[in-house]
Amino acid sequence: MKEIFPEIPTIQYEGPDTKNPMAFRYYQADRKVGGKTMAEHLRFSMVFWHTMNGGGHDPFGTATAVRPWDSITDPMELARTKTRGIFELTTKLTIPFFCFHDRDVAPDGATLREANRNLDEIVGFMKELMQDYPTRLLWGTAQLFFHPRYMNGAATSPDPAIFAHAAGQVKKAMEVTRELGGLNYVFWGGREGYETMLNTDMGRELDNMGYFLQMARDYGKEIGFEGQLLIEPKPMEPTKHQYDTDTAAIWGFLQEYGLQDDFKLNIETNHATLAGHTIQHELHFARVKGILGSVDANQGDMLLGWDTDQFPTDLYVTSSMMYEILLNGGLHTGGLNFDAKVRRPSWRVEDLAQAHIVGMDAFARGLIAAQAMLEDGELPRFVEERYKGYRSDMGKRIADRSVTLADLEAWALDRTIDRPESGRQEYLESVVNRFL
Ligand code: XLS
Ligand code: NI
Ligand code: NI
Repeated sequence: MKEIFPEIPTIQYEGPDTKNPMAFRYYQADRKVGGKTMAEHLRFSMVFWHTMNGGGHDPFGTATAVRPWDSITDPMELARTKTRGIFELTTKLTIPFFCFHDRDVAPDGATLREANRNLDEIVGFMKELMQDYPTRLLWGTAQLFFHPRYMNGAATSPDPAIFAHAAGQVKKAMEVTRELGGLNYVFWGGREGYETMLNTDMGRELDNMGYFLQMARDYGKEIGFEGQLLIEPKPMEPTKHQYDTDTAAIWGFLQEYGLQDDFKLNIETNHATLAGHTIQHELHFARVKGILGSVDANQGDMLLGWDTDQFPTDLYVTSSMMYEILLNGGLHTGGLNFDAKVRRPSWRVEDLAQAHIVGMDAFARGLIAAQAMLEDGELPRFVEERYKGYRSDMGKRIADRSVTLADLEAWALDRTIDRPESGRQEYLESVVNRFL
């Protein structure tokens, strides 16, 4: 088969001193870190939407990218070429997984039936490619935000015809994800939110969204889909407010609609930023609640305030992420999915490869640093120590939930209670910096 990206070689590890832009400096798939290989820890994934379909458009300008399929006009041939493209590029970068939305990979149709027919053809082609390439499906999803019908959301649309169309679309997307052996299925509520309260019945919209997800969960069980269901938080953009605001909002939502046993979260770095949280906050919250499922690995620009979906390069951030992921015992069926796009001026195909390389190296270094922090033990010990009061006397009774307000009052009445121990933030930051 003729290569789609002849300018991209198979990327190999050459070590920190190499000047070769087409080589890994830190990512060594089979290097063991704390008992598991880097490949087992990191589980990288490439996205179809940005990497194959992204052209560098922004609100002020058309595509800048030059891609090998630019002269193809037949939509199905274009879809097949890009599909081959993602299998080839993931393989050359030694990225084991990919992710897609139904409408990224195959053309839409005038009806759902027509769109399904196009999708089936490409899914059949993907299955053939899976025999020749090692690339596997991390997750599939339905694109419920591009078509004008979804301008007010899908499950939260005021129009039940749109709710129904979206339900049919999700049903099909779950079927093909299962058919392709997808390890997870993602719900990102593209426009599930509102633009103005003046025209919005929020109570109805939330109930509809809960019901939609219950139906999807039940259908997954019915067809024997064994993958993990994931919800991806995002507070805004494209809408003014999105209901899946952050990990904590989704945690509450899952409880209310009885979804807590079947759903985990797919947490994206740039979405955490938009929510006014660090990604470490989001991963930590999900970890302690047992709902850390997968990660959309990218980063935002702190000065722009948009979901710029840049490739992750910040070692301080990747270390904090890997610290939480190690404490979570890994990502299990999830992965580190590069939901990231090259910048508009990075128009060459080589930029696509180099963007993934720097992202993979950034997480390899983050992994090494986080493992070293945990092995050193000072940081976890500090936290343990800080709460030591809960292991003795009155603290233990609070921890055991065996006191009343009156008991605590009696204990406190005649004691002089002064400030607790120093939090020592600056010192702890110096400990982190030792490992970077
Ligand atoms: C958009 C989201 C989207 C999801 C998949 O901001 O990150 O790309 O990951 O629907
Ligand atoms: Ni995402
Ligand atoms: Ni995003």
